[in-house]
Amino acid sequence: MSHPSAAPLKVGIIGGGFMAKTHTRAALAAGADVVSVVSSRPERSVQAARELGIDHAAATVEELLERVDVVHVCSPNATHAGHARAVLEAGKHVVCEKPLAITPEGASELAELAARFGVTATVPFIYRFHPMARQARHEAAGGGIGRLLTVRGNYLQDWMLQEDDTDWRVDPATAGPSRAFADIGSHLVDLLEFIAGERIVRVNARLGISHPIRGGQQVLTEDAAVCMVEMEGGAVGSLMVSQVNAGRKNALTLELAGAGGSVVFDQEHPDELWLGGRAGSTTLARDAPSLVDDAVRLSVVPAGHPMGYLDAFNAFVADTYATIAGGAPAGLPTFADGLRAAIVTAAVLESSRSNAWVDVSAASDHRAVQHVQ
Ligand code: SOE
Repeated sequence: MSHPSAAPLKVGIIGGGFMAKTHTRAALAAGADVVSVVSSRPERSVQAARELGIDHAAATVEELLERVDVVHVCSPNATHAGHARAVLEAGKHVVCEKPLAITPEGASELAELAARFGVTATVPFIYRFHPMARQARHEAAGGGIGRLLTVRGNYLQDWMLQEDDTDWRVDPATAGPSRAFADIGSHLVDLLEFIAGERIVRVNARLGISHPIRGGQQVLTEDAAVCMVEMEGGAVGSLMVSQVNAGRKNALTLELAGAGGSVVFDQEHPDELWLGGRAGSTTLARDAPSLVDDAVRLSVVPAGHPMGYLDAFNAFVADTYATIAGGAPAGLPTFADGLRAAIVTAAVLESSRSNAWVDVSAASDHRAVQHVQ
């Protein structure tokens, strides 16, 4: 809940790429002042400030920290943990892009630090903020579909399809040991557990590298991952993650099938839900009279006026700031959720290496990543 007379939050941005733009727009939409930006080098900071319309380019993270209340970390993956730690140690609130850290140990340390300092610390698992994802949660976790039997999730993109498609994410030194799974599989796992209201307890995964060389460099991280999963309540399922599926742009689809019906959320058609039934199926539109309160809260325009990715992102940032102001909006993804994603990502890599099921049943204990028979 923001107080009408409270001064606008002062926001700083670390990073100058695509995500920095999205975070800056969302911060402005939530009524904050974006007062400073810092990027990899002073001249890049000046360029980022110009591109993002921010008045001040900081020379260092320390300089940025002196001017702000909250920092959005949008730098390359391997630097997230160091930046987030610096923000927390300065006693400031933080929004950190995923992966929160490139190891579960790193993410665990940050989750503990955030709890110790008592600040708001969030990770943009923004697909939770589609109104119809909240409605899906009501249908699934709320018991509407009955006992969960199977789950099926896909997150497919094609921007790494060609051999010469490459960027900083291909280099494990900058991006970490997982590429496709850490980047988009993490969203799929977060959304599955959020909608289902229960955790994955074990995974068995295979990774695929489509091109051994990209941009003249050996490729060490996965273009695709396929995982079998078992859920806490006994449901079984599969998750398919790929950055090389021609024609698929941001195809995140989740199907949860229960004893009494199914629910399907498709993020490229986020204003509707498919409700499957043996005697007949329906498509539920984002239309206030039929929606649960949490979905109504996030519906910022009336039915028939399409909502999408940027609305979900804006809602995530607005809820982060509402939490800083003392509110408690439902479903905010915190550093504990960032740690959870790091645990499942590490388990996927471990399973593929060891050819075995890996246990991920403990919510936030990175030591839980271990083999099971
Ligand atoms: C690139 O794969 C990317 O921008 C991801 O990093 C985001 O998390 C996802 O929402 C869209 O695709």
